[in-house]
Amino acid sequence: MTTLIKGGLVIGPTGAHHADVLVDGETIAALYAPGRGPSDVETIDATGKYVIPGAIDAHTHMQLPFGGTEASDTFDTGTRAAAIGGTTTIIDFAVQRYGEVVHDSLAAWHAKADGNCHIDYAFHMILGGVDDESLKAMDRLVTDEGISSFKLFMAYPGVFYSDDGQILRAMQKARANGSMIMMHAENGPAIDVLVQQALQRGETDPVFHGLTRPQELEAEATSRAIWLAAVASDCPLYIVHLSASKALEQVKAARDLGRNVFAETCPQYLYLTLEDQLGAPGFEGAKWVCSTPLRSGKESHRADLWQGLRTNDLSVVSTDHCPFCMKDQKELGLGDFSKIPNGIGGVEHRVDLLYQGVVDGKLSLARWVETIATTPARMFGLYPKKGVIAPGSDADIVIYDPHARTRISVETHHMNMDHSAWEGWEIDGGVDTVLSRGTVVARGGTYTGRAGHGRFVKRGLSDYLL
Ligand code: DUC
Ligand code: ZN
Ligand code: ZN
Repeated sequence: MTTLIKGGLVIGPTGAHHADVLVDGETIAALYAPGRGPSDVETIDATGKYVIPGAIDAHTHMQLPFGGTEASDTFDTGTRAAAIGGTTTIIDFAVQRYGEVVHDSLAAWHAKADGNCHIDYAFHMILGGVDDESLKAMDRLVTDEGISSFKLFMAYPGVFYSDDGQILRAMQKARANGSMIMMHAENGPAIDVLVQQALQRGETDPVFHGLTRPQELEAEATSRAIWLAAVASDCPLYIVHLSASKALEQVKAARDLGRNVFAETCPQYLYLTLEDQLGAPGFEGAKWVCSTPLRSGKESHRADLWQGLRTNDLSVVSTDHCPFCMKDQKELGLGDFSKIPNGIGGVEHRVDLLYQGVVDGKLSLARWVETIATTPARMFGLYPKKGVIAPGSDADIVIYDPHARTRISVETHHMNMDHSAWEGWEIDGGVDTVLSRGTVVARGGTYTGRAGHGRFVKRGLSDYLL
């Protein structure tokens, strides 16, 4: 089928221009000066609206077994919600736990996703056990499986944690095979000491989750990861879910030295705070228990992160979508914050929440598109198939209405969660129409796609490395 998206303002990382976009089958066939495209095809009227590449969420955890339970969105429910919110590709984290064979873990993740996704998807690999076997497996994942990035944890001793020697070995391997190391940068052993001390003092409420993970322990781990990567001949390093000013300083300093160091942040760190959300009365704050934690609104974290996005010290905004319901899941931590499953769900709202940053004057339109679509595609080897409106690229397209208004609520969201981390938030804009590989999957808030439409995408190496 051939469709012309007419009258819209096409936005990319280098700016905006009026053009009509011709979609032929699954790909973009051509861009025309307004009114110059074919007249004998179906049209979608985008007059007064933005036409942007489908957004890419480079950090999701569908069905992640974690914290004694499992993330509540399946690949079915999570990718459907993503699509409705304008995200047309996710990169989820397949998980190798200590003692597991990497390829078995990968097969298990494929089995969860296969046939269930509404949009295209790719995988990073979490290495929970760095040893001779898993290091060898990294090469094959890059060359054969389309997995070119590996997440390691400096946090969660006894779960996903890698020590510095393991980290260095994985970084050396990544440097050799061209892949990227993604780092959860928090000093886990030190955090565990603070957690035990807090619990001994009877400090059990959700807010102590944040207070026992001070920004210094994020900054220290970020710095250590950066220097370990330097020792590994400047292995490409991507810091995930960066939340704190002092951690950002470390990334900035490395980037100023020209290092292969990148970082993402997430909407929760741009907008929410330790006091207002995590510190909500009673057990309510459990909704916002995630790691890295929300930071104090009395400090400059949020302003610094917005600035980091403008200056490209932060390259990407992902969600770290890791939803848990309050009932039976977050409630596991009633009376002991350390047992609250860590995670916030938000895969449906990232496009809108970042657009609000444009409305508020914190981000340009071009930078909005760059941080949610183009850079994730380039960072993780999906470009130019994804992340750009150009002939030959997949027709993953979002028509965004700057005159709409979006209200976020558990009553209307599509994620499998019994609450919203963004309850009552209003956005000055809204997703109008979403195309995934040429198929309209959402229009005017109505979902029109299907499970099984989404395909696994093998990724190449990052575009950002010479
Ligand atoms: N942080 C979270 O909040 N959830 C999942 C894993 C992680 O690192
Ligand atoms: Zn993490
Ligand atoms: Zn994560």
